[in-house]
Amino acid sequence: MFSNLSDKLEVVFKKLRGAGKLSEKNIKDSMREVRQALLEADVNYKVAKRFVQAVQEKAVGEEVLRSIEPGQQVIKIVHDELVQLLGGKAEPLAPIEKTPTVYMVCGLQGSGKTTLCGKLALMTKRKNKKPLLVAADIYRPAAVKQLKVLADSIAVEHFSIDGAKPQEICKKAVAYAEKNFIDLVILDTAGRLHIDDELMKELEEIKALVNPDELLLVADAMTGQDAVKVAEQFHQRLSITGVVLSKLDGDARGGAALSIREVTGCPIKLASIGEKLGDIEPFHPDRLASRILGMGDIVTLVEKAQENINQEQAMKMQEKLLKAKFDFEDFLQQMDQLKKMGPLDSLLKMIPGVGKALKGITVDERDMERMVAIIKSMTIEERRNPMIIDGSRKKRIARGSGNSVQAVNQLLKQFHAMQKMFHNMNKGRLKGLPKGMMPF
Ligand SMILES: Nc1nc2c(ncn2[C@@H]2O[C@H](COP(=O)(O)OP(=O)(O)O)[C@@H](O)[C@H]2O)c(=O)[nH]1
Ligand SMILES: [Mg+2]
Repeated sequence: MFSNLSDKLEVVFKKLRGAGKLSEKNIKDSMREVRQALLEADVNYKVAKRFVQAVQEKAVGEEVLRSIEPGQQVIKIVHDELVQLLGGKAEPLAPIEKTPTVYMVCGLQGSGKTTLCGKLALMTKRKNKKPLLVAADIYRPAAVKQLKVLADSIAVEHFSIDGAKPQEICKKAVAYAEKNFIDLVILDTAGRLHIDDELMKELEEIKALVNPDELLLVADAMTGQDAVKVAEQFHQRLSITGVVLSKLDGDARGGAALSIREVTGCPIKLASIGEKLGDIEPFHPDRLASRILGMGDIVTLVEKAQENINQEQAMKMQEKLLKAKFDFEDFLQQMDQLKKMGPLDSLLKMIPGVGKALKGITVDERDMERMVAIIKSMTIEERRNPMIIDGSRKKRIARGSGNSVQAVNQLLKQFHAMQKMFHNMNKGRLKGLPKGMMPF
């Protein structure tokens, strides 16, 4: 979503670095370009103006440290300001402590409320707590059904009452939860295409009746500045406790994400990044800022890996990689782990430098499957010691996996190249990281 902005900022910083010395003039010039880049990314113009002013004041006032390049110092200031703009630190959801805790989800139609409710239910279930999905959007018959299907798909309880008003449904759902040891009640309220008074009244009444621990507004990041306006209006009427940015996986320019916190003063708590129920992350201002500045999101990557990869295996693998001693057996294992982590290209893009190199290239999962098929046709001995794979072995492997000998050759070549790469990386590590890898 932020690739355009990232590219533009990179150009600005490159110029600054090239300039060698910082002067009030070149800082001013760069800040004009930063402001332009922000506006083009659909950031609210007042927000962009304030942002640039703050960076400029700090950059001009700051004594240039001798140890780092002045350009890098400006990047650091921009980074820190971006983090502030996005809210400073991550703001967690209200803890699920009292039984039941109540989360009320609101937003316009199509913003992703029902999907978010399903995601929250799944998150709760994964913490071994019991959620209840409540269908309070009664105006579209399909909406009640949609929530029920979601609930069934993850085997959580669903609550609805035919013919009742949303206020009554929500109240009764909480009463039901109290009697049935539900930990978290999730209210999927109705939306409209536009904000209207009737909708707001209904939501105000529900809020007064159930006194939610968390009143979340789902804001569709794809709708740009409209999302910011919507959030402002919801906040005025309902005093929301948190914003969930949805559809951050889309290709919109991202300005909404960058403006919403500053304009509403309300924390962004979650980022919804896809249609599947697992596609939800806590919102981390520092990580998003790093991602926007093209530093990659190593922290997220590491966490994702930690969630999915068996720690011990990962340690062993790291050792082998560093010694450039891994074989096809390890490779197979690694493929399995990778598959658990999600689409390969989205993972690779989080690594600094790789995102750019991969632009326009998608990693073909079918290629991966073909590689796995070829490796599986090897004997254990061949997997452990690929050097012994001669012509006749290649033919056998090709036949066994339904591939051509060329395909087998290609895999062997790639494998050797990879070993070499890790070998070189290892040497690089010993000498310290290459210049430019750690901007700060
Ligand atoms: N790509 C993407 N699609 C989403 C996301 N959240 C919701 N959607 C899709 O947006 C559409 C509307 O979502 P829904 O939850 O029904 O919205 P509601 O009307 O607010 O309840 C559906 O097609 C969802 O699959 C997201 O984070 N990313
Ligand atoms: Mg819905």
